[in-house]
Amino acid sequence: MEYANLLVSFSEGIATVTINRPKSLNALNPATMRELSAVFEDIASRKDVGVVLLTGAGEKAFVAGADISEMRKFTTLEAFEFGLFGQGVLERIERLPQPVIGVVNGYALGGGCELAMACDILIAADTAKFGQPEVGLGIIPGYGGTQRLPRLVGRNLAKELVLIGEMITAQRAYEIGLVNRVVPLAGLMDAAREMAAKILSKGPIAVRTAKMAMNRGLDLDLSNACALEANVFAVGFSTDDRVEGMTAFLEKRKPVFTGK
Ligand code: DAK
Repeated sequence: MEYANLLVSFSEGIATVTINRPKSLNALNPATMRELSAVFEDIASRKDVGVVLLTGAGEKAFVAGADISEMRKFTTLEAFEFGLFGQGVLERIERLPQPVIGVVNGYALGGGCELAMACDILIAADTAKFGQPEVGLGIIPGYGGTQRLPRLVGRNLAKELVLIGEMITAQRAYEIGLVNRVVPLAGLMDAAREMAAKILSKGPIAVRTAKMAMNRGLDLDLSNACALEANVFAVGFSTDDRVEGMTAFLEKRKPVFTGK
């Protein structure tokens, strides 16, 4: 499939999706959101993809937010549709069976920060910057920034970011638990691929169901979340992978998982 605003490649179990609008710092316009929706729908059903890397083209920006030049022309109804559709895209990423590593190579602002937060794990370049600057445009975050951010970093830090609207460095984002790792920009993709390879060496069904249990469980009270975990745990005992994983451990060899 050809995309006008994305670069998509597949190699050794890894799908790399690069948002490719460097002239506008990879800002998200409706066309890009539609393409993101399509590519993640495709990836969800691909058995040859175990991990996704999501990044931005160039060295300056992951995504500098929603495209302000296009957003400025929105009617109320278009804003509603853009918001609802975009929230669906982020939910699709969050609920993708495979883990998604956000590879934050520069500015992750507004909708870009929100897109990053929909990923499972974030690796950021030391040059990256994060922020929710929407109040400076007279609007509020619309892709879950007022909801995912407090859940990730806590209420007060989220309020500081959203109400003051200033950017923070990758190091600060690491300190507040917004990103998992910060690495030099030059080594960013290698660090992401190394992390992806570690995930790919594990039982694929276990990886997918663990992601699902964590995401769905966060929406439940602890008691029901643990009941969900017990069910998912038990289902794992029906797989060839768990037989192979445990047998390989006892035979002191590396497991060969088949994803069955
Ligand atoms: N949209 C469109 N173009 C953008 C852009 C953006 N978000 N960010 C940058 N650009 C463009 C610039 O206009 C410039 O274009 P030219 O002038 O070259 O044609 C080019 O990218 C390079 O940018 P700068 O010249 O500004 O580069 P600097 O290094 O000087 O500054 C910067 C980099 C990232 C600090 C700056 O570009 C900046 O502040 N950008 C805007 C960041 C921002 O405010 N982001 C939040 C956007 S609001 C909704 C759901 C979601 C959202 C809204 C509604 N619904 C529920 C309805 C999301 C909202 C947002 O994300």
